[in-house]
Amino acid sequence: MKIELIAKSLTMWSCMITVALMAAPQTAQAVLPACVPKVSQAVVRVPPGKPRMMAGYFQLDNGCRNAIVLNTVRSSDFGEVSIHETVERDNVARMRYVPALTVAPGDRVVFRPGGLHLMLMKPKSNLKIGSRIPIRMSGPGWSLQVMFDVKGMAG
Ligand SMILES: [Cu+2]
Repeated sequence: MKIELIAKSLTMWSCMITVALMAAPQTAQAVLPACVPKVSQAVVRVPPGKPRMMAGYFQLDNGCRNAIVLNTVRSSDFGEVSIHETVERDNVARMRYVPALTVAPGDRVVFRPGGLHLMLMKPKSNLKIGSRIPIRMSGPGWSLQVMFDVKGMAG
């Protein structure tokens, strides 16, 4: 009797394990987040004084299988954040608003002085040099919070 019970419970357990094993991959797939790009070298450059506007730079690598679109950037430290690109025309540097940026799979986009940058406007407080602030980037199907190093204009 005892042996039979143990055998029965063993069968039940192995049955449950089998079910669990069969269910696991599906469950894991269901909770897997959508592919997000990798962001590195994220820096906010703060001019001296009490600036009303500053720029953010970073590098974005799309390691996903599909193209990704970056069209939303938000930060609780700023009233307004947008993507800008500095373009030179007739020897005059102008900034233009970039509503959305598409990055092909395997491609890297570099935000840097004189080119693409995050335009960070209406700072809600004085940012401390040496601190870090979160900025959230997103687009259709993905969202990523990135910690930016707050630095002065040099270094
Ligand atoms: Cu700008």
